[in-house]
Amino acid sequence: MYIFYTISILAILLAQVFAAVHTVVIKDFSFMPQVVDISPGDEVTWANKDSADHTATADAGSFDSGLIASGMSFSHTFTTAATLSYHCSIHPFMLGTVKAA
Ligand SMILES: [Cu+2]
Repeated sequence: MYIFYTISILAILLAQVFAAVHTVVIKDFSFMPQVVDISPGDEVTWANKDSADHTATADAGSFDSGLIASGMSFSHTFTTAATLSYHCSIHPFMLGTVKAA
């Protein structure tokens, strides 16, 4: 039993070590990169380097940053494999995709 717990804890620690953080920069009314390829468990940070406020809002509603003010950022961890389209709710022409695979 003890070895089971030890292996479980090691697996959790290793998953955290290998979980990556990806940055999407918001600038000039666009998400860069527009498509971000990640692995399940990874975190995506949207950094708003624009002069305007923006959001990162999943089309299907699975995540929503709320307002990201100029100079601020928002992070979300994607736990499952999925391709998620998102947009800025203030500027609907701003589109992006998170591909977790
Ligand atoms: Cu916007």
